Amino acid sequence: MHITALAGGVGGARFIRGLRHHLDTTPALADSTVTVIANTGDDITLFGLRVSPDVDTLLYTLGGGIHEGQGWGRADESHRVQGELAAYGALPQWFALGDLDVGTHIVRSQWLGQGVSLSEVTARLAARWGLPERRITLLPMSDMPVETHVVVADGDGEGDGAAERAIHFQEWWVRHQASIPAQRFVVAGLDRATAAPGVLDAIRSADVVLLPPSNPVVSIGIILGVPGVRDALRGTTAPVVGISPLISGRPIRGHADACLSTIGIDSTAQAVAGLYEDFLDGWLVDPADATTRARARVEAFDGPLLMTDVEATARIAAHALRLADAVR
Ligand code: GDP
Ligand code: FO1
Ligand code: CA
Repeated sequence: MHITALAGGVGGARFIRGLRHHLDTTPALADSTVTVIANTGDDITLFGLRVSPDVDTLLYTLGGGIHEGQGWGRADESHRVQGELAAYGALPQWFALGDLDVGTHIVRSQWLGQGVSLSEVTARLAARWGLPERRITLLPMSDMPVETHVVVADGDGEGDGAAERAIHFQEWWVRHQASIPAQRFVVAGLDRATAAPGVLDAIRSADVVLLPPSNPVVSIGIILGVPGVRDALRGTTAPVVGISPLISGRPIRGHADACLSTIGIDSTAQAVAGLYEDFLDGWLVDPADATTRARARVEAFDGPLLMTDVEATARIAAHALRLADAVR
C-alpha cells in the first residue's frame, strides 16, 4: 500500500511516526510506503541560514534525533553558537538555534547556494536520518521559497488610519506566542509556487491520503494553497482521511485556535472538517467531538485522540486506515 500524507511539524511528525509503527508491526502492511508532503511556509532565513522548521521536525522525529519534550529541535542540544551570536548583539535572539540544529541549517544553505533544489537537499538530509530505509519519502511542498507572514496592527492604532505591518510567521508564533491579534496571513510566494517534483503524483497515485492532526491554517492550509495540490486531492481516487487537531475546540499544543479565528473559522473539529469538505472522505475525531457533522464520514476514536506515545499514535493511525477502507 502507498500512503501519502500532508504534514506540518510536531503534529504531523508524531502522527507519521505512529503510522510507520503501525505499518511495521502489521505483517500485511510492513512493506507499505509513506510519502510525506511537508509544509515549508514556516521557513525563515536567520543569520544567512535557511531554517525549515517543519521539515526538520519531521527529519528529527522520524530519524530518532528529536527533543521529545520540546517536540522540535535536537535531543542533547547545546546553544554555544547562539551565545556567541548574542555576544555580538546579532539579531534575532528570540529564535532558539541549537548547535546541532545549526549543522542542518548550514548544510542546507550550502547546498541551496550551490543551486541544489530544495527537494534534492531534503532527500540528502532524509538519507542521513535513515528515512529511505524506513520506506518514508519526504518531499517539500515546493522547491520555490514560500514564507507565511502575519499582518498585525502597527503602533498604538492612534493617528492617521489603520497602520499595519507584516511580520514573519515565526516572529508572531515564537516571539509573540500568537498573542498579538493577527489581521490576516499573507503567504509570500505561494500563488506562483509550483508543487515540488513528485508531490502531485504522490496524491494522485496514493492508495490512501491522510491529513495528520496538523495545524489546519498554517501547516495543511499552506500546502493546500500550492497551485495544483487541492485539485489533485479532489481528483484522486484514493480516500482522503483526516485526523482532527482539535479536541473540544482546543488545540493540544500551539495556537491553531488563534490561526482559525484569524481566517474567520470557528475553533471546532466540525469547522476544520469544513475547510477540507471539497475533498475529505473521512474525519476522525475525539469522543468529545462525536456530534461533529461533516460531508465526510465522521468517526470518533475509541479513546482520547492523543498522541501520548508511539503505540497510542499507532492505534490512531490504524483507525484512520480502517476509516479509509470504509469510505473507499
Ligand atoms: P507544528 O508545525 O509544529 O505546529 O505542527 P503541526 O502543524 O503538524 O501540528 C500542530 C497541531 O497538532 C496543533 O494544532 C495540535 O492541536 C495538534 N496536535 C498535537 N498533538 C496532538 C495530539 O496528541 N492529538 C491531536 N488530535 N492533535 C494534536
Ligand atoms: N519554537 C519556539 O517556540 N521557540 C523557539 O525558539 C523555536 C526554535 C526553533 C528552531 C528550529 C526549529 O526547527 C524549530 C523551532 N521552533 C521554536 C519551533 C517552530 O518554529 C514552531 O513551533 C513552528 O514553526 C510552528 O509551526
Ligand atoms: Ca509548522
